[in-house]
Amino acid sequence: MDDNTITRYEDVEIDDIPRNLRFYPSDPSQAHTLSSERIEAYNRDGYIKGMRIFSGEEINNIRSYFDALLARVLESGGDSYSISTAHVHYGRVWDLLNDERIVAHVKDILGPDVIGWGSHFFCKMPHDGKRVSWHQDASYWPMSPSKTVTVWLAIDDADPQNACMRFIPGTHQHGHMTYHLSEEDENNVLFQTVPNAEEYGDPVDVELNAGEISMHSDLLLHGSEANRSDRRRCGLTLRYCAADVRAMQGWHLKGVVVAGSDPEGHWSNPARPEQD
Ligand SMILES: O=C(O)CCC(=O)C(=O)O
Repeated sequence: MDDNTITRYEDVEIDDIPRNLRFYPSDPSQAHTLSSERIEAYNRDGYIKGMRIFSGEEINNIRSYFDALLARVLESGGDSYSISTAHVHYGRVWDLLNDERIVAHVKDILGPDVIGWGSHFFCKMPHDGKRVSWHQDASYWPMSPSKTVTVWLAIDDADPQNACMRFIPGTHQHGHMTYHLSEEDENNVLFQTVPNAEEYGDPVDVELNAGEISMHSDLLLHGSEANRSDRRRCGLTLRYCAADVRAMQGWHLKGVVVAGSDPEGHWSNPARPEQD
């Protein structure tokens, strides 16, 4: 049920699954929450950033919740990257996946029928040495067509010092790129690496204040360096797709209808978990 922590064995199989991996532009005339200029920027660059969702007080509460959750997970043998598909385990994360303000942004990108199917904390502890190598999200996922957008919610302030994400604008237009399995010494949190990524353009830093979001296409080349600072850098990725996307390998089980409907009933639509 994990979204990014699928095994290498499955990864070999995933490239055998026929998938339609091309970018589907959003319609700027359908914008309600985002401006049409923002949608145009998303279509052009493959991302937008800096949208405030939560007030300082709200994000402080969310951070306190996450601190306690992380302590529980560390105590039971997990690590700061292992809280994945969290919305099917923890009610508070289900609430974030369903948050009306976040979902309103997502509807402007994906249309009225939206499935929330992924939630994974990428929590870089100070000096933990882990990077996220250049990759395309869609490459990991048994889903087609590639109509998924990731909302990255800053739980902590994120900047180049504590290894914020980096995007290479426009790379969502290249379809599925060639990758290799990551080398051990890369210390990659995930396991795919697109080689020579910077030949595709200059990376931009995705600086965010806590409580703000960025949104990126599942085909955009992105990653992040190791956190060499004394400050933690935690972000919650919330993954959404259009309801007409089909999931394989049982991934339909984690999809929640967060807006509109799922006309063909493909997604399991699990209820809010009782435990927070
Ligand atoms: O948080 C990070 O540094 C990487 C996150 C990521 O790769 C993703 O959102 O797909």
